[in-house]
Amino acid sequence: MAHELPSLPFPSNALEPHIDKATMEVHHGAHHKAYVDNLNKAIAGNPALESKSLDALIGDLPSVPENIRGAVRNNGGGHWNHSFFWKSLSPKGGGAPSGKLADAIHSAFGGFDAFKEKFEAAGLARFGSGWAWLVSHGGKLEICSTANQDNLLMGRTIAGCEGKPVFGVDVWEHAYYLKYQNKRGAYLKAIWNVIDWNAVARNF
Ligand code: MN3
Repeated sequence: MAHELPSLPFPSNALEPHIDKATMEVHHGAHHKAYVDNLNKAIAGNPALESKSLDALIGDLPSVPENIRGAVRNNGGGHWNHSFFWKSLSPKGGGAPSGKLADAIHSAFGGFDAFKEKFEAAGLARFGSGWAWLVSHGGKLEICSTANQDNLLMGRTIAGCEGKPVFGVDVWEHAYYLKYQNKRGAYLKAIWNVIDWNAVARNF
């Protein structure tokens, strides 16, 4: 079955003023859609790959034929990363995590503010395009980042970082350029207002 573009879980203007409607429309309707379309194109005519779930597909890149491996890595990763990203954002987001997630953040980073600072630094330090991630290793939290559309399911050898994704933030220019231009740091600060900590806690 072909991979499909999931609907946004909120209207495209719902995250304003932090993420503007025009950015959401082009990000979801053009960029994410292109990853889905190009993934389907790459695996078309290969029933073994077409029958795999997205997780199974990008979690076993070495088994993908070499001539389409790059396309599956970029577009499969892009589809996974964006699908995950939308679900962790909400117009009712913001504030601070609670419960076990808050405890884990305190124990790993010394506090919520220290965590936010370290996460923003990871997003800023990613040269070019990629993602900043909060990952869990059996409940122990870590921050890391991946290049381009690399995904944690690809493993450390390929993605440079591994663990269970708790949440990720897209730091490609297409995620913020219309509103924030070159100010990636301002976008990363604004994102905290729309992070859905209940969704993030469920991932954790
Ligand atoms: Mn993106």
